[in-house]
Amino acid sequence: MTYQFILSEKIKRVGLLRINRPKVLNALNGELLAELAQALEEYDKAPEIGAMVITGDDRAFAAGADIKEMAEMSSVDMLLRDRISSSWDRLRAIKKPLIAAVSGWCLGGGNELAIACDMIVASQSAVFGQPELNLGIFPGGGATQRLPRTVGKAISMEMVLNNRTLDAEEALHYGLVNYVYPLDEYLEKALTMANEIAARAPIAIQLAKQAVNRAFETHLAEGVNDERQAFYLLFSTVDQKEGMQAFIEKRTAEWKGR
Ligand code: DAK
Repeated sequence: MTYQFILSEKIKRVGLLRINRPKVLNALNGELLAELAQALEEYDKAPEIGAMVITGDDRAFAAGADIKEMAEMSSVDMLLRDRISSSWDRLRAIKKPLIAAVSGWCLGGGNELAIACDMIVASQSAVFGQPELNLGIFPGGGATQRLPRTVGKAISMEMVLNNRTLDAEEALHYGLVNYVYPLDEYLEKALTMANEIAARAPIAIQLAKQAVNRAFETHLAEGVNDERQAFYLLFSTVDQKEGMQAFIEKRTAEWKGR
């Protein structure tokens, strides 16, 4: 499938999606978000793919939602522009691991997209921020909820209220990103990490992602209970039998995704 605003390619067992509006620093318009959601859903269904990487280019992961597209909208327009909100919901429903490979500007909705992914690999030039207050709005794509759960309240408040940006090393320090690499390495490193994850037992990976995400969505007793149920479920998979047998026989497991 070809898209207008993203580039999609398979690299071994990883689906790589590049946001491709370089002239506007990869600003996220409704069409782009819908394309991204669709491409992710297709990779989510593809048995040969085990993880996805979302990236932009060296100058910008994404400088936010497209301000020119939103400027004249009313509340009702925003509410009815289902493409924007439903695309965010569709991204959240992706079951396979998502890694954001971030370089340059990662602002507003761009940062919200990155932190909605499961892990972030950054280049040394990455800059993370939520500048929406400059526009007379505030973050609407999850940052007020996800940022405090990631970097804590103090830094979140500064980012949301006072346009504090984090450079790559600060983002690493505060736990927003997993790794920082030089510009010519970050994408390769993200793809390597994604391929490592993609080589693991597919059902266990999906349930593990779901279980970790529950930690941010529910209280402890319920989260631990959900973890236990998913754990029991794994004992009815072919891969659990194969994984344990392979350990006992001192060989590499061959995952079936069943
Ligand atoms: N939208 C549209 N165009 C953008 C853009 C954006 N967010 N960011 C940059 N551009 C365009 C610029 O207009 C410029 O276009 P031309 O003038 O050349 O036509 C081109 O990209 C290059 O930008 P600059 O000339 O400004 O480049 P600089 O290096 O001087 O500055 C910058 C880089 C990143 C500091 C600056 O471009 C900037 O401040 N950009 C805006 C950042 C921002 O405010 N982002 C937050 C946007 S609001 C929702 C979910 C999420 C959201 C909304 C709804 N729902 C679920 C309902 C999210 C909202 C946002 O993200």
